[in-house]
Amino acid sequence: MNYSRFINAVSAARKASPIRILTELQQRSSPSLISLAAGAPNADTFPFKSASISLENGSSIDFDEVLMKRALQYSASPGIPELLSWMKDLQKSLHNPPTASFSPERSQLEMCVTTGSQEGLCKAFEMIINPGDNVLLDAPTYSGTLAALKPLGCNIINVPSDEYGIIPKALRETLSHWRLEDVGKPNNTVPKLLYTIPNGGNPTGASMTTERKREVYQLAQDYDFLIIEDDPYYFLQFEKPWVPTFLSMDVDGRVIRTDSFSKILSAGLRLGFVTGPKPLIDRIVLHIQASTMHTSTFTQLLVTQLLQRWGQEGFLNHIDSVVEFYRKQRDAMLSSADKWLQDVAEWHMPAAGMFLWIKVKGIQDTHKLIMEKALEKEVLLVPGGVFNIDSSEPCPYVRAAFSLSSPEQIDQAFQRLRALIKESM
Ligand code: 09M
Repeated sequence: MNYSRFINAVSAARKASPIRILTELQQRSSPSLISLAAGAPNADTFPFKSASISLENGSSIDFDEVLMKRALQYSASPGIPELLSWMKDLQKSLHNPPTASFSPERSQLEMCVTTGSQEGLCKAFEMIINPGDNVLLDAPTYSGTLAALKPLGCNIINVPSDEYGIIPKALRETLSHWRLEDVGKPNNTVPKLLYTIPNGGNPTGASMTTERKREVYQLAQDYDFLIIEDDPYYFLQFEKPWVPTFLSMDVDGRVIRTDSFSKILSAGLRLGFVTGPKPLIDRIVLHIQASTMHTSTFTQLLVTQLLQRWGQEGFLNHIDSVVEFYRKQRDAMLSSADKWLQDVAEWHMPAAGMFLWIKVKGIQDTHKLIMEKALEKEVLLVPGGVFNIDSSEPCPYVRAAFSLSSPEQIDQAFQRLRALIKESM
């Protein structure tokens, strides 16, 4: 693959920090080397000495004074080596990415740690997009993605989708606007990337089938665009076996995958991962060097200790218990929807994630309904318009999250929503 088309001028101009290069040299030198090079503070002056964090199962993760000093210090921009290597092993077990066995001359699989998947997404977009570029996505989509994309001045093209995600036939139709002969020619306007949330879409709850992913990947090959697979709900799939990912099909090195620990370990610790071809991950790391420098060392060490103790098996057992929780929540929401909303709304059962996407019958736009009247009835949902490319377009949907409220609260919320809809009809 030639990645030059996918690295804009700003990203191409990024250079490795000279101080970082010296720090790496220092790490590879003998212990007798006296380095006055590193501009790191002296952790002996910090007020924190040690920490012990208790786990659900009664055991604890301990930071003795030595580990605590490391946790309080700067660390490498791609992530601490132990966490990166644990995550690389996990990606290989889960997705067996073809790029993992590429020779170093080809665009081998690489990873970096990010401060939540939001950072990875934002930096990937900022690496690729120039004003005026065409970008494909299946709206409605995560508002945080739109917030990161829109200011870049790209032209966002909506690809029709349903509860199984992007409709390949519709994508083919959209792409037929460009001639295959023009692909690869300088200054062509073929879309550079397609963004999608393949499992438990936010807000739609849609999940793509294997067959659809294969067809979409084929189109990405034909038209030479990248696929950004934003998959924070991968671990919240309600049925096994989990659906194969775009990363698992990536024979070219055209998939950038963002994973997140937000929905399974902690949202506030802010841990995400970007997996993709090395030439692109390297650019993202240079951007990290120049912005956040790295994700919190303390956070990374805390989670690494947990993961090393668990092993992959323990990690997947934990996931099973999280999925069980959300499955019960989903089922509770579905049965309350059946009970209260049958005649006033429509929805489909989400196969993953934490959202129910509800189409309100007989109402053109839910914005006013929610923003003006819902609080009076003491129920809150997200009006669907905020997930559209043009948020001012009328939208009859609302997004309901089944993550935080108890089944009793969900039931009461839908009873209130029903009354609200009936009044507005
Ligand atoms: N609502 C998300 N989604 C959300 C949301 C959120 C505060 C976050 C998709 O934690 P990260 O950075 O790994 O997650 C970012 C992210 C990326 N991609 C598809 C997501 O759904 C997180 C945070 C308040 C409301 C929020 O509503 O949907």
